[in-house]
Parts: sequence; structure tokens; C-alpha cells
Amino acid sequence: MGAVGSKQHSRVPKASKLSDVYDNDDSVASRYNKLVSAFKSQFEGEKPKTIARSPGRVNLIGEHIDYEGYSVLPMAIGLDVIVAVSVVMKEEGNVEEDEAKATLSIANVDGEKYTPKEFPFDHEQDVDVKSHHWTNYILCGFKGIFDQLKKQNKLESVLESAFMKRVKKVMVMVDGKVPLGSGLSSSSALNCAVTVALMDAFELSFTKGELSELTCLSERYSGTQSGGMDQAISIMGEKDLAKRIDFNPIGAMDVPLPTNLTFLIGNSCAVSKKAESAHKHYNLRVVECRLAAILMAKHYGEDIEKAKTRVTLREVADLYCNKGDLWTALGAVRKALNEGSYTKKQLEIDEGLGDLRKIFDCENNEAFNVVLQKNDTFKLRDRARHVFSEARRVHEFQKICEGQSPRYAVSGPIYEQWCKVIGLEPDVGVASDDPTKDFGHPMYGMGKEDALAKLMHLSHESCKTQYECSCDELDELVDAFMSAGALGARLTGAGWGGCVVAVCESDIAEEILADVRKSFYEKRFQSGVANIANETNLLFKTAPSAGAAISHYDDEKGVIV
Ligand code: NG1
Repeated sequence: MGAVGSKQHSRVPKASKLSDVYDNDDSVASRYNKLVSAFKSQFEGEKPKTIARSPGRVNLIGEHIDYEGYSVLPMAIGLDVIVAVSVVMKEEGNVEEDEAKATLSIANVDGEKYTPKEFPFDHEQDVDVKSHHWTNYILCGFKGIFDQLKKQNKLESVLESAFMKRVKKVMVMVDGKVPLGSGLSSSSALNCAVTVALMDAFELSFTKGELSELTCLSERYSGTQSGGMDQAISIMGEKDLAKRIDFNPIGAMDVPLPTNLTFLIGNSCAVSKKAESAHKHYNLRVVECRLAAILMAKHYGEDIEKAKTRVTLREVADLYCNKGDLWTALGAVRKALNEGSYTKKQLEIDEGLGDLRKIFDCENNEAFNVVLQKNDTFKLRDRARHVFSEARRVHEFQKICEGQSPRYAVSGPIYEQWCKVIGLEPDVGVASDDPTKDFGHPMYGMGKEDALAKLMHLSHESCKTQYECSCDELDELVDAFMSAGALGARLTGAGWGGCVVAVCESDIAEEILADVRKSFYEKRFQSGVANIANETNLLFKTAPSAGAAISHYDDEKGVIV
């Protein structure tokens, strides 16, 4: 069966009852009721109109390649953010109100931890990236809506509409269940839920594809150069299906997972503060990949000024590596890029790139400006190797899920031919300095389950050694899952902390959870690194869940049931 079901042209579904979105769970109704009560008490008896939800995600495979243009393979999880919104309009003919500035007022059900904040109702205001207040993500979503209208040439007319002109106050109440800094994409779940809720409350309608794109771009206002996977799966996720998310243009293809396998999530308890550490982690990798793309384009003889306009590794591979063949790209990496690190001076002078600040438009891009101020060395070869090999693993994972034999999915005709040329049996593994090393994973004779697990394992190894985005706690948790009998395990999300996703035969899932609890979490509960009260959010089974949804609050009937 081929990948089917691209849903980017459809709209976010309206849920008329909670069971449209959630599996049977009594706690959901009480959570929605709590959201409504918090809304009413924060906003002096006002009632919410729209309640939107958008979930976190777990990425099964395809790490740090979305911003390089390559497809990734995540699924939405059951943990989500719910947002209640209502708009108070100015009274007709009330001069005082007419002149008053409209406001955007934001609060959280957990008001002690997430303090409320009020902003002017102004889409042109900047997001204060230095403050790292949780409401930054709400402003991102708010601004993104107007950016999208501008892109569609509708901004003027919407701003001049009777509705927008009469807005007095927009009230937003949030409840989030996606653990923060865990690699399950709490930030995008928040950004997406708010964007969908505001879109509905402002009487606008965007397609899922438009929402995915606008939330990807708007999240960059928070200071990370977000790649787009998290927002796309949060918006387009569906029950029982993983998705292959494509970029440029955005799309989501259904990927059916083997029904005898269960996916487990474990939180490493190392918090990854994405926005704060972006300059030495996430954004630095974006910069390194772009520099690698530029040097590869130069290697292929591009004029230096032209090469400097290249943004992603995919762009260069598509042009010069046998129409994007990933084996060829991987071989090229070794010729085009030096091992180890380049210094800024080497790049600017020896490689002839000139002032790097100009390439990254640092005058207008503070995120890249900080990266270049705070780093003097850049690893290019290892980063590019990770990107191309991980892109290949995503392809292999999808093909195996769709029923192709692991051997065929992994090798494919080009690899087989290449092996013939260099005199290797494709399944024997290869010498360490051989360009095929990255693909030398023998899958011959392997069953589907083992092959998928192996790809996850290889992905973790590549993240750890080539992309250097793992950490001790993540590695320890991967080992704990493997010792407990999981078939495969890997870090998920950006890394440097956060979660591990593991895969196992469904009938031993509970045993594995118990074992990992013992080997990894017990000592952390004792030392206070992990909170036992939060146990169910630290280690759990997960299945593909629904994506974003909109519901309307009816005060007569109470919260939708
Ligand atoms: P996290 O930090 O796990 O939500 C980030 C990016 C993704 C992707 C992954 C790495 C954002 C919002 N998300 O995810 O786009 O690049 O890292 O695969 O920046």
C-alpha cells in the first residue's frame, strides 16, 4: 500500500463532543470544566466562545532534518494544550470605548507557575525573546495570524473589517498537559492551539497546510529557527496513524504502524531549555548545516556568491547529487567537507565566504547574530552526514511500515550497484573509512519489527556521535529501555535532554515499563530529580492521536461532552 491521505487542504475539524477527539477518559471533561471555570473567574464572569486543542508529538524518526527540507516521521500524542478564547467587542456609539486601545489578555489555569500577562492588541509588537515568559508563544501565534493574512493580501481588509475595528479585549485561558522541555513539543502545541483558537474567534479560516506553515514561521519569533515538523503534526495528526511530514510544500502522508508494536515514551528528566540554549545547540546546528550546504555547492563549482545563497543541504543535493540521491550526497560530503571543525577565520578567509554575518543577515536576525557572536568553531562534515543518513532512514522506515522488505527498503538499486562497483557485498558491513559506512546496516533477512528498531537505534547513534544532540541522561535511558527488552530506542525531538521513544512487542510493554521504572526512575524519585506524583507523565505507552480540533462552548449545555 502506498502512502495516502495528504490532508493539508482540509480544515481543522470541529468537535461536537469530547469523544470525537479523546479516547474514553473521564478526566477530560473535568479538565475542560476547570478551564472554563478558570476563564470565568479570571475574566470576571465572561464566558469562552472557542475552545481549541492541539497535541504534542513524538518523532519516531527523522531528527534535525526538517529545517534541511527533508521529510520526518512523527505522530501526535494524547497529551495536548487546550485554549479557551473569547472576544469582547466595543459598545456601539461609546466614544470612550472607541478611543481605548484594545488588549490581549492571557492567563493559565496554573496561574502560580504561569503568571498572567496583558499585551496591546497589536500584531506589530515584538516578542521579547530575552524574557522567556510562557506567553511569548501566544504572541507568536497571534502575530502569525496577521502575517498569514498579509501573505494572502487580506491584511488591510481584515484590519478594516467591522469585527476587528470593534475588538475591545481578547481573553485567552490556557491549560497545557505536554511536559515542558521534554522534546514532546509543548511549545508548538501551545502555539498551534492558540493560533487555531484565535483564528476561530476572529472568524477566519485557514487550511491545515496554511496553519502548519504559519505556525512554523510564527514560532521563530520566540527565538528558535523552528523546522516545521512539530506544528505540522500537531495540526495534521490523526488517530491511529503516524505521518510522513513533507516540506516545501508542506504535506502529511499516512504511515500505518505495525499493530503488534507499541511505542513507549520516557522522559530523561534532563530539561532542555530550548530558547535559552539555542545559540549553542539548535540554532548553531541550523547555522552549521547551512555552512555545509554552501561549501558543498562551492565544491560542485558554484560561483561563491551563488553558493552563499544556498540555504539547505537538500537544495544542494537535489541539484548536484544525482537528483537528490542520498547515497551520492553522503559520498560527496566526504569530499566536500573537512573532518573536524572549521574556525570562523578558515570559513571567512580560506574558504572565501567573507563576513559570515552577512550570509546570515545578522542585522535583521538576532538568533543567528547570537550564534555567530558566541561560537568560533563549526562542525560541518559530521552534521551533513547525519542529515543525509537520517533522511535516508526516514525513507526506509516508511517503506518498511508499508510492507516493503527491509532488504529492499534499505539497499535499493543504487546502493546495490554501488556496492558492486566497489566490490562489496551489500550485507557484509563496510570498512570504517568507506563512504558507504553510514548505510552499511545489514538488514538482510531481518523481520519488519527488528528492522524498524534497528533504524531507530542507528538514528540515536547518529544523533549522539555526529549531530551531538544527545546527553548522558538520554543515553542512559536508551540503554535502560534496551536492557529491559525494547527492540529499539532513541532520543526524540531536539535532544540535549527531553524524551526517549522506544519500540517493543506489545505483549511485553508493561514489563518493560516496570523494569525501566526500576532501573532509571527509582533513584531519581529518591534523589528528587523526578517527582513521583508526576510518574504517569514521565514514562508511558503512546499511540497515534488526533491533531488540532475546535469546539464551541455553550453556556446552556455546559462544556461539550
Ligand atoms: P523540539 O525542540 O523537540 O520541539 C525541535 C524543532 C523541530 C525539529 C526538532 C529536531 C521547534 C519548534 N521544533 O523540536 O522542528 O527540528 O527539534 O528534529 O523548533
